[in-house]
Amino acid sequence: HTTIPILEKEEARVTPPRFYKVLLLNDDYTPMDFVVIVLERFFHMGRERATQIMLKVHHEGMAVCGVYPKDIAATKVEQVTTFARQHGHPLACVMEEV
Ligand code: NFA
Repeated sequence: HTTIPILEKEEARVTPPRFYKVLLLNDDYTPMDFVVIVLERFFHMGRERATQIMLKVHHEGMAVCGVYPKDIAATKVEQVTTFARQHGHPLACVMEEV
């Protein structure tokens, strides 16, 4: 039989995928229950894990919620920020390259 050669674009072969941590930052105003809901809804955590991460943010100032390819991370940041503002909370969500 015949083998068909497949030539990838140079960019696809040599550009490493970029991954980003998505972090939540503490503040003095966002209710704890709201942060738990955010972690359940946008980061697919159960109540127990979500509560652990919320408390880590509360006590340590920030925590990693997940690590994702760049476009997925950017979407998480946008969705969480929009959701928090819609509910009148200052909750900050940022991304940082791993
Ligand atoms: N520090 C907030 C409070 O005491 C709770 C909080 C946790 C806010 C995690 C933001 C992130 N209500």
